[in-house]
Amino acid sequence: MKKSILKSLDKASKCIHVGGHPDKETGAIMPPIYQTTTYVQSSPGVHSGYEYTRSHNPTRTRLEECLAALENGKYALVTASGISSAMLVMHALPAGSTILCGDDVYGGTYRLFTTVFHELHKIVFVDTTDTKELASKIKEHKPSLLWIETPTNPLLKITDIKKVVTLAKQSKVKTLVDNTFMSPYFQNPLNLGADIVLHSMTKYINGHSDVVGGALILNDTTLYKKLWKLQNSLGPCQSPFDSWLVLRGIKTLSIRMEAHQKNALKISKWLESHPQIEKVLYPGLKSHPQHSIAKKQMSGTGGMITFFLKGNLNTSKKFLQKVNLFSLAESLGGVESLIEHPAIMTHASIPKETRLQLGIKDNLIRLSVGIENVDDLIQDLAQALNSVK
Ligand code: P1T
Repeated sequence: MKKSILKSLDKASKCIHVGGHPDKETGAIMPPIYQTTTYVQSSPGVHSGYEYTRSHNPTRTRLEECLAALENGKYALVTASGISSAMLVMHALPAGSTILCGDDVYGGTYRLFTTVFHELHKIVFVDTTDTKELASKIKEHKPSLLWIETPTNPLLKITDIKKVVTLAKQSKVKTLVDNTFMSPYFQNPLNLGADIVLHSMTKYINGHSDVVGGALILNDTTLYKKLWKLQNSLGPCQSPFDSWLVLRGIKTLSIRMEAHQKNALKISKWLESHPQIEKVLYPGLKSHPQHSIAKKQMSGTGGMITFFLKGNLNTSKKFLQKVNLFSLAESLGGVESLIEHPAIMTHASIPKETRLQLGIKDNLIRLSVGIENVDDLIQDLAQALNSVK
């Protein structure tokens, strides 16, 4: 298929066809897994663009093509994990840079910033949904990078990407958006002016809870070259087999995301009307504080729900032990439904005081709604709630 045709395709088609071209040598409709470390050269330095798999691998290249097309970026860099993508960005900044980071981010990102990169850079946390506060922090700290997750993990706060990018650009600040929760199917931050998009491919992009991977997508050639050089030097590349699994998983991204969302919307409404639930946070609910921003910048509202049980830590623990169809586990974005307790699990590395200030309380539960039958999922939550009455 011609490149010009691929560009004009809808996302659902891009998921299947970009990087999914038949193998030139055999016509195989599925991409070969180039399970090789090295490539034979005809003369020293003479090769077909591939020298060593840490640097490049044809299976990985296909995945990078697909991701770049889905996020509407020139370049994509596939890494060994979402957190290693974050690490590369941190290393790409000159030592002593200031990063303004959203105050509610994945616990592992918080840990990376506060226990690894705090000696190299200055990291300042700010509520990026509060544009006035953000403007004043930009003036005060003169950062080189604004780091946002939207929706955030785990509180699902939504930042107006266009608005904050405009603000950042006025002060020559670059913006990175961690787009993991929406996947490229429901949100495209580069289209809204962001400079870098980060994904934990471990989640929706792969979608089957069997690969750890990350990606960066961007348009800036100089920055891309720097990030690639860092990856080649530091080494967090993804294995050919894992890239192949992601290529397979991504083919169904569109139908999976639609199914996650449909289930999550029904479950969030059901939870909202349940007497044992204090509060539900889901971007698709009218009650969500940034519902109107969600409708403006996202083409869907995803499969993540956060809710507060009426009760305490004990109630949460009992409830989490009683679910059957939902599995009590970290991570998200797979076809199977997961449930977890952010304060004890995914966000344990955030100091308790900070966690409580943010609202990550002991009665907070996070759901990654899978694509099972929604009534089975509701039934499971209902029986678990019933058992902690
Ligand atoms: O796990 P890894 O592929 O390294 O991705 C890290 C990461 C980055 N960004 C966001 C928004 C994330 O949610 C994650 C990983 N999150 C979990 C493991 C979790 O359960 O929240």
